[in-house]
Order: sequence, then C-alpha cells, then structure tokens
Amino acid sequence: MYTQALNARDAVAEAGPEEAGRHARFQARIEAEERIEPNDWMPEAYRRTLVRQISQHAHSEIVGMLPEGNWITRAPSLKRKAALLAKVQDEAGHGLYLYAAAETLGVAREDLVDQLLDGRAKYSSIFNYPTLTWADIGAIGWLVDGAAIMNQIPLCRCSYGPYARAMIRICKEESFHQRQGYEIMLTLCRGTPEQKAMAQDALNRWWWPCLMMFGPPDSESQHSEQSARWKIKRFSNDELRQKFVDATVPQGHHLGLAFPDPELAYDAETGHWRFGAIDWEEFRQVLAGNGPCNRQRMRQRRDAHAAGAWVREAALAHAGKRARRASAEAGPASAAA
Ligand code: BYC
Repeated sequence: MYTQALNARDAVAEAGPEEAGRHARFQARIEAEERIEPNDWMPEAYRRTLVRQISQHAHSEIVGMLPEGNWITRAPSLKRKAALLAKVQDEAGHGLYLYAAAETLGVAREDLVDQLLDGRAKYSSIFNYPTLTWADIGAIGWLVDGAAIMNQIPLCRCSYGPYARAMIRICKEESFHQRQGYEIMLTLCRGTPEQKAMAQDALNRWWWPCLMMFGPPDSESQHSEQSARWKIKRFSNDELRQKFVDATVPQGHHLGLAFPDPELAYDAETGHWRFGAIDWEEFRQVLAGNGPCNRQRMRQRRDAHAAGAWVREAALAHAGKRARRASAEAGPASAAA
C-alpha cells in the first residue's frame, strides 16, 4: 500500500538538499492552492501520475462511446437519436481535450493511444458492460454520467491547470448528459409496465458496476494518499462513492424503482445511505480484461484505429502542405527575420 508515496519521499531524501528544496517549494505552492502549469518545475512522480490519470480518463471517454454508439441506429425517435448522437460526439470531444491536456506533460498522443490499444493502459471498468436495451441508455446517462460528475467536479480544482480547465467544460456537458439520461428513465417509468420493467432491469444491472467506477476501497487504493497530498484528488474513492449513493438513491425512489441491494438503508444518525458489500472480485476480473465486453471493446477500438489510418495520414499531409505553402509565401523576408 502507498508504495508510490513512499518511493517518492525516499527519492527526495536521497537526492540531496537542492532537490529537496525544489520539492518543498513545489509542495508549498500546492498548499497555497496555486495552479501548476506545463512550464513549471514539477516532480517526475507528479508528472507521471497526471499522465496516467489523464490518459486513462481520455481513454475512458473514447471507449465510453461504444456502448452508447450501439443504440444510435436503434433510438426510439428522431429526437432521441439526435440527443444520443450529440452526447456521443461530446464524449469524443472530452477525449480530445483530455489527450491535449496530457500532451502538455510532454507525452505524445500516439504513444498514449498505443498504450490503450496494446492493453498497457486502463480505461474505466464501467464500459465493459453491455447495453442490452434502450433503458440502458437512460441508465448510463443517469448513473454513469452521474457518477462521473461526482468524481469530476472536484477535478475542476485539481492542482494541474490544464486538467482542471478541461474538467470545467467537461462537467458542464456531463450534467446535461445526466439529465437526458434521467429523463429517458422518467419517460420509461411513466410508460407501460413493460417499459417500467425495462428501466428496473437496467438499474439492476448498472447499479453495482457504477459503484465500482470510483475505484478500489480507500484501504486498497495505491495512489490516493499521494494524489491527495498533491491536490490532484480532493476526495477519496470511498467518500465520492458515498456522495454518489446519497445523491442517487432519492432520484431512484422518485422514479419508483427499487435498488438491487437489500442492505440499502438510510442512517438517520449519519445522514447517509448505508449500502451492502461491493463484489471486488468482479471489479478485479473486469480490470484484468475478463469483463463481459472487454475483448469486444478493444477489438472495436483497434479496428476503428486501423480504419482511420488514412484519415490521419491525409490530415498530416494536408497540414504539411499548408505549412510549406505558408513558409514559401512568407519568402526570404521571414528567413531574414
Ligand atoms: N476502472 O489507486 P487507485 C466518463 C485503477 S469516463 C478501471 O484508487 P487513482 C464517461 C487505477 O487506475 C470515467 N481502473 O487509483 C465517459 C489504478 O491502476 P493503475 C473515467 C480503475 O488513480 C463516457 C488502480 O485501479 N473517469 O465519465 O488514485 C460516457 C488503483 O486505483 C478504476 C476518470 O477517469 C476503474 N473504475 O483513482 C459517460 C476520472 N478505478 O493506473 C461517462 C479520473 C481504479 O495504477 N480518474 N482503477 O494501473 C480518477 O479520478 C482516478 O484515476 C480514479 C482512480 C478515481 C478512477
């Protein structure tokens, strides 16, 4: 546990007084709530942590397009199809802002994408579950985007400037996604008994995986302590999970749905909803590549990447041509300057 934190501290202790002074000044800036910007000095471990988290976040947005993309051609009306298309496009945009934020840390987007495609980088466990009915699109918006917002609002105050600024726009769009999902659930719950049963079935299947989105319990979270010290994380995995449960249970009851957890109960003393034990073995299996859809998702991403190769080549050739034309037009004057 906390090996990364110990290693980071040991490395500083061994590095001598000058290095230790730099680390102390960096930590003082963090404590003073200053934003760290790309050209500022930062500990290598801070940079690595951000590259890991931001790139995995970007991959999640990109892989996250697949379960919903599955329903674009089968949305029940033109209005629903247009909203779903726009949501999936927003997710592509979020992936791009996040890759751009990661690039400010000196990594190449191509390398990050390779890490996803060859299985070295993780993406959110939640996107390895199937979307079996239209109600799953409602449940994803309501629950998955709801969980994402809970996790991401504090990231708007993350100590690293480019990540924090990207999150502000992402959160605005995610809250619209959450509302469109809840509205789908509301429509189904006010519809026929079959539609309500479909909504209930979606809640039954998505509830527990959504609680896993927040990551392992605090007692097993390797990165939390150091990330909290660096103010990358403002709340622990368990704190955010509890906030999500507290916010979501009344919303489910308003829909007239039951949560698939016999132990779910309101604790008047603490003001929180208590919930049953999470199946962490299922989480470990999904992270190990053995979830219901891991192989399908990675196959689809690899195929899409290969199919898009000509677009990337054409865009690079076009950019090269424009750059050559601009430098020819600028002519010798620009060379002299
Ligand atoms: N799935 O020490 P911990 C979205 C990994 S996209 C997979 O607690 P940390 C959306 C973790 O990476 C949602 N892996 O880590 C898109 C670490 O492994 P590595 C994505 C997980 O970083 C489209 C190990 O477990 N959101 O919202 O302190 C449509 C130990 O964990 C998961 C983000 O990425 C998981 N669920 O905390 C709709 C938010 N949980 O890296 C919606 C940004 C943990 O050492 N990320 N792991 O190999 C974070 O806030 C943090 O990285 C986490 C984990 C809370 C996720």
